[in-house]
Amino acid sequence: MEEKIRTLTEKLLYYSRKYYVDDAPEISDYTYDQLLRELKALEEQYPQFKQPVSPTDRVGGEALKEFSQVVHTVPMESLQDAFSYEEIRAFDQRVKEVFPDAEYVVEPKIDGLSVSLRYENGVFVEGATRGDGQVGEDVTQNLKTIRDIPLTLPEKIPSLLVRGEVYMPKASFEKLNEERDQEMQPLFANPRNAAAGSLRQLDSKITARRKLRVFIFNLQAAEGFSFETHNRILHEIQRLGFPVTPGFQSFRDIDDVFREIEKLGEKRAELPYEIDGAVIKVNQLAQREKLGRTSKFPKWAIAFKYPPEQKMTKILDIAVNVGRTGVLTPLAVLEPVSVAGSIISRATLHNRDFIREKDIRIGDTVMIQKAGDIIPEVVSVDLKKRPETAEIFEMPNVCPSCGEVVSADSDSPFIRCINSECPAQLMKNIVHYVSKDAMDIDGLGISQIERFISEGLVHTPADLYLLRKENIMNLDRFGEKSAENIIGAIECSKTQNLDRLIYALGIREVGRKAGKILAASFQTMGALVGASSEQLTDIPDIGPVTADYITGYFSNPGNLDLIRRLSEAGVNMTYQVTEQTKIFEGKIFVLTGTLSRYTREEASSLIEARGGKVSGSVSRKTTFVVAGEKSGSKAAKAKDLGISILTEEDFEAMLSKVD
Ligand code: 0OX
Repeated sequence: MEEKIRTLTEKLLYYSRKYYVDDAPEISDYTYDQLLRELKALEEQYPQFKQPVSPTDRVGGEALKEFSQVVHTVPMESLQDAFSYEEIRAFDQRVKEVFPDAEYVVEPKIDGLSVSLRYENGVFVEGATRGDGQVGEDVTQNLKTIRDIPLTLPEKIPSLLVRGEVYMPKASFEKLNEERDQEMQPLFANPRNAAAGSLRQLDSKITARRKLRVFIFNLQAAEGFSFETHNRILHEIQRLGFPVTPGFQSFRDIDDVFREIEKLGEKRAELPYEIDGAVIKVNQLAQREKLGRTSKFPKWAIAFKYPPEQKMTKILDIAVNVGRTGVLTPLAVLEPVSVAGSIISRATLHNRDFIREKDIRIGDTVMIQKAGDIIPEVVSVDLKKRPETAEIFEMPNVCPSCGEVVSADSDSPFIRCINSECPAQLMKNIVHYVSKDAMDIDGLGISQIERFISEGLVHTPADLYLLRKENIMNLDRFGEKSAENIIGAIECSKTQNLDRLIYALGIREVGRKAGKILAASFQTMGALVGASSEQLTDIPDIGPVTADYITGYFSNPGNLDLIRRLSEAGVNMTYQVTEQTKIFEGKIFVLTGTLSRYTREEASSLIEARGGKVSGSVSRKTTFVVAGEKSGSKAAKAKDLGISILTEEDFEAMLSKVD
């Protein structure tokens, strides 16, 4: 039986390659599906004989509980962005100063999410998301469902690590959103979000249904696969069966590079996938090596970002949104239009002065633009199309949520509702409190919170802890089970760590990172509440403005009362240094040179706490060399052996990943 399963597996892998890679199918889809079904049945009956790589993996497998982390052996660097040709010229000059004969490869910049794919002896063994560039998530099972990713290579290359972009074609994105619309599910804003949401599914069967694709654009590391230029590498990678960034070409003259960027830009709207720019890369790998990198980017590549897409549409109305801190923001309600792959029906009008300066009126035809993740905005008004009925808009004198008179400063364009009882602010405060990065209370969305507020059940985050199952169950559309789940999630949040609680309070300028720094510095909420401005500004990352917001927050009796009530409800008020997840398991570090922030012992214990080992000397087994100031022969040896060398910053970034 083992033999039968093996031959059937090999046969199917061969047909699959013929179909997807060579574009020359040898059997009909029908026959393929029948063989696949036969293999699936055999694998279920004899799981012990299932081959490590099986075409049945393409349809997804068991759902995971969580993704494990992958430490990238070669950091997944990000690109420096350029918004003008001058910036590209400056890049060219920097490169040509060192290498007057440098050659560039220009590629489209695919708007998806970056992944790395590892092959050992020609078999796909691990795939990971970029994460923060140092540590990503293991999404191997999901990547196996993407038909363009070869499960095996035609050659047994000992080791190959490639990087590419997973994306969702425009047509698949539109179809997916149509289906979601019919099923009353929230729509994805654009193909990139749809691709990211689909790849990060714990259930790979869902990923398998999502029609994701990939383009490979870089060789990260390899053994037994070595070439001198990027151009050649892309050709070789293509030969192995990978789809590579389309239309890559090399140029010497920067004006030819501009022409290519221009050409790509013109094709942009017709391409079946979204691109948000063009990437310019030095072709010779030896030159790349010499050019090196800054703390953030490689110096041998740059991305030219195309200007944001613009479209004309009509302003149907102007609404006013009340933010968490009480700021009133006018929003244009638009006739929906598709811009840069997203359907846009709202655009920010920022504030009173913005509306006045651009003379924006209700009923106007306007040009709107959207760039990447940024909220769409109105660029200009087409006065020729202004109807007689166009209405001038005035910001309200009262808050649209609570009806209280708003505060307007004559020297600031911002209008603010200062009623601390304002329902819109209370609601947004609670939404922030329960959000994933804050107290992470699952099952409580905007609609549930609005409901609790309107029923008078909650008013502040502290009230959440007074909720009983019966309170919730008695509300329409809440069953016993969902009530139990919500109560359970609220109960669990009591043990969240102090850094999350500090962030959850919603103090201005105190984000997730500041929450961590403050928790680590003060250890208890009591100590933070009592901290003076000097104590706060003594902390390297806390500036005077943030310090003022913090002391201002804690001098408000309402806020002190909130903290007292949270504490009485049993919410954790101390900083717990948690058991670290073992993200360095199996990794061997060598420390060399002087680190500015840690002693050798501290760095070693941080590594060991995360499951890693520290060794005194560099060998082939070493995973990373952390090189501080004045690092000498060890770093040189690591370089010779092709081992990743981390700067202190890189090392810190990896450490801070763990929480
Ligand atoms: C893309 C894309 C992204 C990789 C490492 C330094 C240069 N989104 O299509 N990144 C890169 O290259 C980076 N190339 C691309 N084509």
